[in-house]
Amino acid sequence: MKKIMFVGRSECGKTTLTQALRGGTIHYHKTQYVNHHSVVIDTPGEYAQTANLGRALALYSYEADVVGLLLSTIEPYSLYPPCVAACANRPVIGIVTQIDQENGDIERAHHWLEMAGANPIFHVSSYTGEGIWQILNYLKEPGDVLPWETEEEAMETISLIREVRYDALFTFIYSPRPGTPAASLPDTVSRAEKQVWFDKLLEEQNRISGELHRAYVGRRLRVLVDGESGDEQWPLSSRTHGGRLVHLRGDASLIGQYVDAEILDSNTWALFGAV
Ligand SMILES: Nc1nc2c(ncn2[C@@H]2O[C@H](COP(=O)(O)OP(=O)(O)OP(=O)(O)O)[C@@H](O)[C@H]2O)c(=O)[nH]1
Ligand SMILES: [Mg+2]
Repeated sequence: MKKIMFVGRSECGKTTLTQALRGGTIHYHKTQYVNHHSVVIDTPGEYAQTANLGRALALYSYEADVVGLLLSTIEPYSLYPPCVAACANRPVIGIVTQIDQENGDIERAHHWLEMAGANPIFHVSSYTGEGIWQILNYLKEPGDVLPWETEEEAMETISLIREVRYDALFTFIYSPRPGTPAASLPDTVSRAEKQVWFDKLLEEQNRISGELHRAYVGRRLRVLVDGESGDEQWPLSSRTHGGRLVHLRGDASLIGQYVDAEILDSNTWALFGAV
């Protein structure tokens, strides 16, 4: 990742954005001195607000690959003189922070950063997560792996289910839910590719469920008959105390009762038995 130095007035949200980028818990901590995190240099607002301390920012910028000028949507004026970005010998980007603020003015903050010469300009909220991935994407260097799922990680899920050997999984391919932070993440994987990973996952789970279910055949299990199955051959449906679905031969008068069922057959998703 490129290392970025955050500059901006006190309370604009530098420390909070550092926490959001690192995926940590958000908690208020007044910055007292320059902090080096793995890829962020977090400076105190006073350095940008005080002429003498401002020179220190120039020095610290040499330790960064990029300078980020932050300006929140609720700031009443801009701290940055026009074209100030030209003074830095690093690329200077702009970050409009706190875009979730009800009384904030995103356009105004964007315009002030534009006048300062920052480019590109990102809009973020460390509270909702909006805009965070765009900054991470910008800081990404060749070889960096961002937290969005890769094929390798999808295969790790398969190796996990192989190890745990769940009885069954309730699985589906993720679809975006509007309004959630995840909905604004980039979709780096095609639908066809997701389907391939998903099918591999199900194939493995079905094999495990099949094995586990076959081991029940010949056993007697106490089940609660909870309704009709709609299947002529196995007209009742019931559950073991562990929630396994057992289709049963028997009379509808058993509905609502516990019975001992002999397990006669199985498939990947259910057991079949008779009272
Ligand atoms: N609503 C909202 N509040 C935020 C956001 N980011 C930060 N804040 C709040 O703004 C206040 C200041 O945040 P900090 O991240 O500490 O600000 P800073 O720029 O590091 O300030 P100094 O350390 O004093 O330079 C805190 O009360 C945060 O909770 C945001 O995205 N949305
Ligand atoms: Mg701070």
